[in-house]
Amino acid sequence: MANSSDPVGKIVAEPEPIELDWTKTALVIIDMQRDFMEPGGFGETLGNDVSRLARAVKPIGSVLSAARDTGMLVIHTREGHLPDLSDAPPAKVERGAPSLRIGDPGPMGRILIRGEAGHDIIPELYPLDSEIVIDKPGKGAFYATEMSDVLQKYGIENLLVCGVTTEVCVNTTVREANDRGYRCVVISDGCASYFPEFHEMGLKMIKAQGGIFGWVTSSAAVLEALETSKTLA
Ligand code: TIU
Repeated sequence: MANSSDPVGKIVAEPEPIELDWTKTALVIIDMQRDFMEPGGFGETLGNDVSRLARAVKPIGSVLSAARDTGMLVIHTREGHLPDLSDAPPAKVERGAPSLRIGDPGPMGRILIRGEAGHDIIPELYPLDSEIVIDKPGKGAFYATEMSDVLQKYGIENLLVCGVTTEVCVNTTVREANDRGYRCVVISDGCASYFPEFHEMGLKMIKAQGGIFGWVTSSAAVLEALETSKTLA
């Protein structure tokens, strides 16, 4: 790690504090894409108020900045499909009655299609060239992606997870990761949902029953733990 020579940090979390070896921890930022965050994208076509997600940007930005300072592995994910929709199941494309369907032309390009403006990550959290970007066709970051290979390659055992939306892609990814043996620590204010009650319950589901899927913390607690391990060095 660049600045932090004590590799272990203790994070205040629920249902209990957790010690993480930063060298075995990755920051995973889920789907902070224009398609979910901005008007005219996939999220809005589903009938959602996209302004509800803006609250997660600053907390994620502060953790991302600290992670970059300490040399932590950073992984960004993007939900989206190939231009020919060959990786988009009809059951997903045909679902519901959105104003525009996946693949239809919208104000930010074709909805939820790789390479289009709407599919890209918002400028505030844009990945550095050195960071990993995982393109995923589903809600979870493990299904039909190289996620497992990447985590194994870097010796990762713990995931600090944030992004959107809490109960959809964040929860799905945490459940997939938990079953694969990763400790998931979810940053509550670094997640957001179009439905405030789903955000709250999505976090409760993770930390219930002794942390059935993982731990829940805050951006402030992550920053504090990183800072403390730096000063202990
Ligand atoms: N609709 C919704 O809440 N979410 C998604 O479709 N994808 C993600 O959560 N990224």
